[in-house]
Amino acid sequence: MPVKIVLGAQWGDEGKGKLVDILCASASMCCRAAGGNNAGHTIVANGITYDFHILPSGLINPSCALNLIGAGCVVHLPSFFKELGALEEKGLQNVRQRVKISDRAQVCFDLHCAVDGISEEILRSKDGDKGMIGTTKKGIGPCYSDKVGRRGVTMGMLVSGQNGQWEKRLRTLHQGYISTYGEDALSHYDLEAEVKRLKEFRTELASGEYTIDATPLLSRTIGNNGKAIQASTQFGDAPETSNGVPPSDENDASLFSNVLIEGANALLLDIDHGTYPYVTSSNTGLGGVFTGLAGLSPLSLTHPDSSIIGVVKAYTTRVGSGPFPSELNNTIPHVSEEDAHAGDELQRIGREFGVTTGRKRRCGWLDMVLVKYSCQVNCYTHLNFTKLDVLDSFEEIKIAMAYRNRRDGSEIRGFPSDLDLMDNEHLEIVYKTMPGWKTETTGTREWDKLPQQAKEYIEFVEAEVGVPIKWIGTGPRREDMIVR
Ligand code: 2SA
Ligand code: GDP
Ligand code: MG
Repeated sequence: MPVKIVLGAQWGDEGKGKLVDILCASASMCCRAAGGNNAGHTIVANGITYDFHILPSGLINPSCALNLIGAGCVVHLPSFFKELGALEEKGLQNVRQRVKISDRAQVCFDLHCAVDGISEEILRSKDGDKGMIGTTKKGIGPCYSDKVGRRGVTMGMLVSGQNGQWEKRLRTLHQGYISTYGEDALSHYDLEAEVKRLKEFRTELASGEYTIDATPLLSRTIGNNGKAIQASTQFGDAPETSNGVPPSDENDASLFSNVLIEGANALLLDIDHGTYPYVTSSNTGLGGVFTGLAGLSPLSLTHPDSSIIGVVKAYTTRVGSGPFPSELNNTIPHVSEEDAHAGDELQRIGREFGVTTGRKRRCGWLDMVLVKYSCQVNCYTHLNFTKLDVLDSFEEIKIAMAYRNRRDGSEIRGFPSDLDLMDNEHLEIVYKTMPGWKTETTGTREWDKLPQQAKEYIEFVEAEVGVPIKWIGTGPRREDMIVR
């Protein structure tokens, strides 16, 4: 079965949600593999604007029958139910029946959100705003830390009860955080209220059958791409069912056709491959798709209709702290007045505000060093180049082509992990300048209708990275897309 994986190629907010929505028209299953409600995906469809955070964006499409929150995700239940309610208010049908959560996903507590805020304040008190990670304060870091520390609570533990183990664990976590940060720091957090609320959610979760063991289903739909039969026959084992996987009374895999995997956040925020420590706490790259959705076989990507799609914004943005070599504003060393103005214009025209927190996003020119690194890590087969229309009014457009060490003029090879090298004070960027097109492209749907300079910009990027740009975004609406 074909699998399409949509991943953010920069620091997030490239417009993944919009592509996921478009591709979901022919997908019956949409899965989130990692992250929580820190993500924010805005989709404009039929004149309505929808914001998705923890829920998979496939819910927008009524034919997308199963929207799975995979084992690699963290789920804050009050936000989960609030988001479902908001989608219902906007008229989306059967959203509760079409969403499932893996019983291995972690529960993200209000306690984690409180601790997220406390950790950020500690960083601020030491090094000011720049020392903070600039998290969304959705509890992501603390929740993943507790997961890896084996102190966390899975959705399965919460729903099935297991002698109230979840409650004991939550109380132990609370005690642990009090020992670390002191009672005062946590005085705004109400443990008993959270326990009471979770008991109510347990009832709601059980009656709505929201949690499932996702592995058998994924294994039958996108596991081994039919190879299970051959393997078991080769070794003389009779397959238990026609595809070699034990039967399950859960959803019938044959009901599903295309499967779409919706990446959250983006490669440069990946805990292993991003600009550590200014990252989120999950694997947001290709690797996280496989750990977060056990049962998905890498071989399913060999299907001729499978793809790994990197979503690349036509310029660069970042929200939160951390290195950003091509950032443009007047507080960045070595940035001219003109370039600082371009940064402000990208922010204004692109309406670059966080979907989850409302924070202003930092803006800069497209960075090819970063995009090439992203291609190396995530092995994209195709790209979606987004927000081309935001560049319509620019006289000139710059592209960061290489990094140099300002201290000795040497070229920096690859995308460095050393944050000192990445500091705008020490890093010099070699830019290529291309002419702007000074023509409105908003809503353009055909390649041939794009201005010549816009085509040249896209073709240049495509040739540099060596990955075909199949989609080009020309506006926020579902229809504002060129497909090549
Ligand atoms: P966290 O909350 O622990 O995951 O934050 C760690 C870093 O990850 C960044 N991060 C994001 N970057 C871009 N977009 C995100 N989602 C929202 C959006 C962000 C918002 O779509 O606009 O509303 O502010 C997102 N989520 C996490 C974060 O800024 C930290 O740098
Ligand atoms: P995601 O996190 O990658 O899904 O991206 P976000 O939804 O956080 O941010 C992308 C923003 O740009 C949203 O407000 C989208 O509606 C909008 N958007 C997406 N594609 C385009 C495009 O091609 N042009 C313009 N102007 N806006 C776009
Ligand atoms: Mg976003």
